[in-house]
Amino acid sequence: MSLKNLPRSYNACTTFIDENLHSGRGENPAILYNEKTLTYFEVAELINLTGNALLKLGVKREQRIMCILFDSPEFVASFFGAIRIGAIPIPINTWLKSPDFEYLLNDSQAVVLIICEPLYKLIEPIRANLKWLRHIIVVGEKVPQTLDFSEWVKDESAELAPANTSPDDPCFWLYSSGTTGFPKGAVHLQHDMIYCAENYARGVLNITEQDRTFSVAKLFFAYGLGNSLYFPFYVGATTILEPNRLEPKSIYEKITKNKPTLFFGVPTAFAGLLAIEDTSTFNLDSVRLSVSAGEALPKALYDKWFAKWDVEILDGIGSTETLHIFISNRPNQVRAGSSGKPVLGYEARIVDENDQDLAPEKVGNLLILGDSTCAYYWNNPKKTEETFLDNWIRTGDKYSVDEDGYFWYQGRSDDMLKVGGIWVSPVEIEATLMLHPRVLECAVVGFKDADELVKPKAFVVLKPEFTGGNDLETELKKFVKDKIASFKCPRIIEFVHQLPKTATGKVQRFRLREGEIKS
Ligand code: 3UK
Repeated sequence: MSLKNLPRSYNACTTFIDENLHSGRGENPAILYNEKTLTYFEVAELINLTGNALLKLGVKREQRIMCILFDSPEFVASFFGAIRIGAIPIPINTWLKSPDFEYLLNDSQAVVLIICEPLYKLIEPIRANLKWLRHIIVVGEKVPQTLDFSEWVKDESAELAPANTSPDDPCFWLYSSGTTGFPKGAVHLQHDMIYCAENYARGVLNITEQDRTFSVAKLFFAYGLGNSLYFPFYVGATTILEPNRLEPKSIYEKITKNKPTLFFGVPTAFAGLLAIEDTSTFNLDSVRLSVSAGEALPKALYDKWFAKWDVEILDGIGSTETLHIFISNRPNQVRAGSSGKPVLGYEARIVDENDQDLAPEKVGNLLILGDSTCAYYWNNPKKTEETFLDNWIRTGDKYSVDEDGYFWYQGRSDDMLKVGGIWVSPVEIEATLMLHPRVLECAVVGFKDADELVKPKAFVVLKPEFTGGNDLETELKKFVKDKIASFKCPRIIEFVHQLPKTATGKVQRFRLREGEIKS
């Protein structure tokens, strides 16, 4: 797709909302949520009410609106309502803890927070530390000293012209985690979503108005945002939104009941689904394609799924920075275990440490060029300079390409782990374990489970007066879960007498990964 066709004045909301109304799809079911259906007309109205309510609070263009919301119509209304007035919505991971939210609210300088009621209790204790935040809007039960979402929008006008933004104006941000330090705000522009919708959703998935999407990855992930929102809305299709995190059995039930045609999972979800033996009450006939991303899909999982359900899984790699999938398998051309080939609109290079191109089959660093890549990291020139090279982005992934042009994932070039498709920093887990009074030293690495999927494992050296055991392992896990998001908790803790180190005292993680160290 060429971005040259976009008008000089372009607001992304028009592509995903107004376009549906103008082309006679206003009565199409847009959102299926808790057994209720909202049409495109109804969604458009809720977006306009929300945009007008934001304007009434005095929100100006480019000001940030933080959204800590479960998948719901209110998420959709907040996201596109903000974009419509030229403000910047920032969807945030709902599984984080108070200190994370405090950092994100202050770093982004968000002036409005829209949050679902069950999570408000995590904001209450940090409220005094939020330097920029002026208004809190709560979705769900009423909370004193906050605005109630439904009342807040109730009397607003349902008419709202989109702000006169340009294709290259900022549109929304997504935070991305790094090995050390704090998450970085990736600034996405007005033209980024249409680029992914056209090149990947239409180009690879051939999405149409008849499709119904269901994604295990929530809307606050870049992956889920495309799957469950701007892909279906690009063509007037239906999204099935689910506020809760579902167990594998409930995922099967949901598919059986709501009949999606496109099912988006992550490898851990496919492994969980395949671990259920009795699936006699489930029916996946509606699903024409499944998609996997977030971490590499092992060939064995692909084969098992295909044998069981007769549906292909298209593994593809995407990132928060590029917004969605840029290398993907294609229907009827899957090479299981590989990430497939570059999506139209993206170029890929595999280079050595000096950015020189490598010959086929050689393992090197993956660079990507494509027009959906974020413009920069908010307020972080150093990370921006390290990550972006002219218009190319360094993905931080090691890849090789085979003689037929298929790309094969070979690991990360940093220590970051992808667990259940979600970033986990070993450094953050280590720093948390170090706060425990019995821990002297520790190191966290990834280990592969029975499905070949990476999970965090901690090697812990205790202070000399203590000994390890199952009770302490349980206690340390609870300690970590109390302090940081529970998906970051190590699945295994091994107590060791010492950690392997270099002459300069740096922990040699590769030796721990290889399992050389015995307690
Ligand atoms: C890894 C993969 C191997 C890889 C994402 C689809 O995962 C997404 O975004 P994140 O920013 O992470 C990006 C990193 O995750 N990765 C993702 N997919 C694969 N590795 N095979 C894969 N199929 O390290 C990449 O750099 O959380 C996925 C769409 C949008 C996304 N943001």
